[in-house]
Amino acid sequence: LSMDLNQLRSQLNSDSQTQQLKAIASLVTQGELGLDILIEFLTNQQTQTPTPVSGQVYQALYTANLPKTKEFLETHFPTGVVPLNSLVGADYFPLQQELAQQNFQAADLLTLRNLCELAGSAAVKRNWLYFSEVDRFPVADLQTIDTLWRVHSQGQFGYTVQREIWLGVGKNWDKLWQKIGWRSDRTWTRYPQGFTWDLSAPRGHLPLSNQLRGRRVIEALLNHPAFDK
Ligand code: UYC
Repeated sequence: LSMDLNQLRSQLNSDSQTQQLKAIASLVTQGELGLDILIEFLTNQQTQTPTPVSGQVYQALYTANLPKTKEFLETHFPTGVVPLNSLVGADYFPLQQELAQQNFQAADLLTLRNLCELAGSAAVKRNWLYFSEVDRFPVADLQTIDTLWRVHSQGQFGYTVQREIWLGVGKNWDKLWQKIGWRSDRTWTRYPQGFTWDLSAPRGHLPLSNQLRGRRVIEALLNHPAFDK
C-alpha cells in the first residue's frame, strides 16, 4: 500500500469522527484500493454498535455500486449497518434505503408514515399523530428510526439530536425552533420548500414534526423513554 493509503487507513481508524469522515471522503477517490480499506473497516464493525462513521462507510460502498461492493454489502449487511429492530414486526428497510441514498425528503415522509403505522390504522388514515399514541410507541421501534437517521446523516439528524439541543436550551421551544431552522424571528419555515433537505441543514433540522396541531407530539417524542439515557 502507498504511504497515502496507509495514512488514510489510520485516519479512518482514529478516534475523531471528523477525521474519520474526512478519511472516507478521500478513500472513495482512491479507486479499488480505497474501497478495499472501507470494506476492511466495515468487516471489523460487524459486531459493533453502528455509528455515523459506519453509516458513512456503508453509503460510500453502496454508492460505488461495483460488483465487489455490492456482493460485500449483500453478504454482510443485507439490511444495512443498523439492526432494524421492531417490537411489532414493522419493516424499516424502506426507510434505511432512502436514508442510505440521502433522500432526506422521502425519508422524512416515510418516517411520518412509519410513526402513523405504529399508532394504528386510524392514525394512518388521518396521517398525523396524537401525543397519547406516541407515549405508547415501543422503545425498540423509536430507537431504530432514530438510529437510522443519526447513522445516515453524519450524526446531524434524529430525535436524539433534537432532544440534546432542546435540553441544551432549557426545554425552551422557541429557542429550539430557531436553532434547528424551523422558525426565524416570527415566521415559521414553510413546508416543504423552506426546509433544507441535505446535510447543509442546521443540526437537528430533520426529521420534521408538524406544529400545526401544537407541540404535544414532539414533546411526547423527545420525552419518550426510548431517548433517555
Ligand atoms: N411545518 O411549518 N403544515 C406539514 C412543518 C406548522 C401546515 C407537513 C414544520 C406551522 C399546513 C410537515 C414546521 C404552520 C400543512 C410539516 C412547519 C403549519 C402542513 C406534512 C415548522 C402554519 C398541510 C406532513 C415548525 C403557521 C397539511 C403533515 C395539514 C404540512 C412540518 C402549517 C412535515 C416542522 C404552525 C397547513 N408541515 N405547520 O403533517 O395537516 O401533514 O393540513 O408547523
